[in-house]
Amino acid sequence: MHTIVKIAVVSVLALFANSTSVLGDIIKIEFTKFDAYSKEIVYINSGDVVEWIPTHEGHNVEFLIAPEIDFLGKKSKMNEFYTLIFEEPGIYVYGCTPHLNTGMLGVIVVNNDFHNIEHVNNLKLSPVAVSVLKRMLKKALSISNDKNISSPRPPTQ
Ligand SMILES: [Cu+2]
Repeated sequence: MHTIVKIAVVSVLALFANSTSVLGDIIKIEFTKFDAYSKEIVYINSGDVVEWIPTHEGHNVEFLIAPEIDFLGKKSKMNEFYTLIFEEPGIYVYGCTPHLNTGMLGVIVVNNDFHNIEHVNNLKLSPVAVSVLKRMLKKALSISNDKNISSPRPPTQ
């Protein structure tokens, strides 16, 4: 029974791979026992999917910064699986509602695009969260620069 299901899934994926539509990657982020996300910075391409797995209790996902304002309305329920597809290039910052002040934050960079970094720098957070976010952004930018050496990308408008 299990094998049949697996074969069916593989066939569907093969179908998509052959068609003109592009299947995005799926990136999994877990809630850890250290009141943190398992991946603090994630680089993805437009169309990729991020999944948050409630591996420890007491956490959720609340978006603080996104390239498009509409995205900010989405806030996940505590201890629940959450998934989003990212289309708009730019920086996304999210946090865990009860642990924002202690710096339980995550950054997602779509298409290596940092055009909205000013919004991130102006975010009002606790001193601890601000220092965590600054460290993460510094790291994100340095990784981004490394990436640019091999594949320079045109500036976004
Ligand atoms: Cu939390």
